[in-house]
Amino acid sequence: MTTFCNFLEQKGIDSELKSVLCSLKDSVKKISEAIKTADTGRAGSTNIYGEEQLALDVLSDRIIQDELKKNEVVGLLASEELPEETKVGDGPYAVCYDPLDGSSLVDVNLAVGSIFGIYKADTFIGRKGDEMLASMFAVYGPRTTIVLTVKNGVVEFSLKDGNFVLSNDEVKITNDKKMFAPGNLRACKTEPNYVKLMEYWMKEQYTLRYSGGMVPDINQILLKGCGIFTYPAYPDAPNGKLRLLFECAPMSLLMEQAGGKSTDSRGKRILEIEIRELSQRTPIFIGATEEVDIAEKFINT
Ligand code: AHM
Ligand code: MG
Repeated sequence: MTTFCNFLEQKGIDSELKSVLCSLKDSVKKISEAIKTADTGRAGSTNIYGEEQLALDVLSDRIIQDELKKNEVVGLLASEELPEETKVGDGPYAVCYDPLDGSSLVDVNLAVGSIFGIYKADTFIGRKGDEMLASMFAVYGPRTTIVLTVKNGVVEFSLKDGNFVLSNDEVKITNDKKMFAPGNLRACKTEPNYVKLMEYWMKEQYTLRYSGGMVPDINQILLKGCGIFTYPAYPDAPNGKLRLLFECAPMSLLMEQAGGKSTDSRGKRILEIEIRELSQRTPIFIGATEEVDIAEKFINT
């Protein structure tokens, strides 16, 4: 049995980076408990995107902040639920996170997740996803899992009897089974090319697997080793919905490390996009390389 922290030790990960990742792992365990028992109602506040916050959004953010503030190697954090990046100490590590992605699915008991990106930086502005040292997400579903990359492949851990233990030592895009997770079908109203892509997927008998949560949807692609998730732009949302720093970049690092691909649907690697503001959005096509290439061809003709 290999635990999360033992795994990092075995891989020879720098002790400071290891301590950041272990703090995040501890926060995931606490959020997992909170989801089971806490109120699923509204917090009575909105975030900077004007989205209503749930009590659980606020609580998850607080749990992560508290863990990171205890860790002296962490100097900076940025959360999808906070308006600005926050200096929390003098340490060199900077952590950005979406504390509870897909939280509107909590009340109907569907899977949700947390997403984390780890940099060495004193501001996130001007960084690119390529500069990340590690990224991970947690899935709170029937099981609680963590999918992690320290830029040396992708692995999965499962929470068992209070410990995260290695449950998959090689998460990889391995096959060409046809599976699609098409986000933002509203774009079909104005984007005939997205309709054509949809028709292609249906005629080619792709399997539809879409939960409404980016974390479980991409987790499925990684663990099944095939498929694609799309969230395109359209005139009402010229850069789509999903946030570059908090959602798209960390997920893209994991997908590339698993042998897949992630672009802004217009041919640019997500990890090469410069972060100019914390709330920056980007369209995203992410999954098996061949699937992303096919989708881009449809969208850009
Ligand atoms: P959130 O960060 O407010 O939870 O929004 C992100 C979620 C993603 O998990 C999901 O892919 C997307 O929103 C779905 O959005 P929509 O149903 O509005 O198209
Ligand atoms: Mg989110």
